[in-house]
Amino acid sequence: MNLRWLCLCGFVLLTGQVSSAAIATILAGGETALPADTPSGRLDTAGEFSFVGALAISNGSVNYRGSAVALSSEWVLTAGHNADLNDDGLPDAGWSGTFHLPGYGSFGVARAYTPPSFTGFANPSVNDDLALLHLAVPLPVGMSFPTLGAAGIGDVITLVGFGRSGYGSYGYTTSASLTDRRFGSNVIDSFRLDDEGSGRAEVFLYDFDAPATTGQPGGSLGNDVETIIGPGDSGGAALRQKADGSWELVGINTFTEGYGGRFGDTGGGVLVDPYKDWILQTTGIPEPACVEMLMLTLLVFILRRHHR
Ligand SMILES: [Ca+2]
Ligand SMILES: [Ca+2]
Ligand SMILES: [Ca+2]
Repeated sequence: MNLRWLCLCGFVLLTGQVSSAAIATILAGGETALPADTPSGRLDTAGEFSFVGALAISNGSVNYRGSAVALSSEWVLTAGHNADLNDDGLPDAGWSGTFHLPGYGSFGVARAYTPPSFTGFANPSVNDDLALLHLAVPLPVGMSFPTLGAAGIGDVITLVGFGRSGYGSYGYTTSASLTDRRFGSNVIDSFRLDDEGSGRAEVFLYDFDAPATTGQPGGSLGNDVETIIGPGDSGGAALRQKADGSWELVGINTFTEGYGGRFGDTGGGVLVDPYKDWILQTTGIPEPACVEMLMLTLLVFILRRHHR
């Protein structure tokens, strides 16, 4: 197995040509396996995951593509390496990004933030690879956003992202875009612990199982369900569906290990639960609590006026 960690922000030349380094997104199953599957069969045509957008990234000389997840009307969560192209852990000087939400529009990023513990992609670990993006203009009113949740080994997760797709039997086939949102699922196989030694799990991993293993312990979820991410999916969502049908964000997709979108490869990302304090402190979410405090202040003010 190729043990090199593959950074999954897609690389695009300024000419708009996709480089051979490959942008990819949610992979389909085997081309000839059953149930039949295609990259277009993985498209989110119903807008179920409308809070997951594509990210157009530039460091001033090179353009990249990634994915990102809206947490509120002003804040978006993505992979840290999408804002840190020189892998020093800090958002790059000269960095710019635009969040593209099909059906809603494009939204510029005012500022990017990475966790204090992030030291760059695979520099030396894949831990802490998150970035919060503060949008210059709020998203439209009426959008729904996922809640933040924790995940366990054995949980089914749904992976959502933009970019190229292809077949698990031989790899990538389609072009990147800022419009094609795909999804698929996998099962969390293992965790990696905090590189700072807290003992908490920070990284989740899963394997891309071939359709012949469907129904076996630890096997495929089905040819038209099982997936892995690829370049361009970095920063996309790993979601868990709650009993009421709503989605909670449990992780951000950030890396693969293997031969590039093929059965037997390993994928993974960063869990969001260990970073909840950093997310809430940076963003001020949950906003409803702020609204409640404001309402309470207003009520006290009104009552005081009435008692005069
Ligand atoms: Ca940097
Ligand atoms: Ca850490
Ligand atoms: Ca699997």
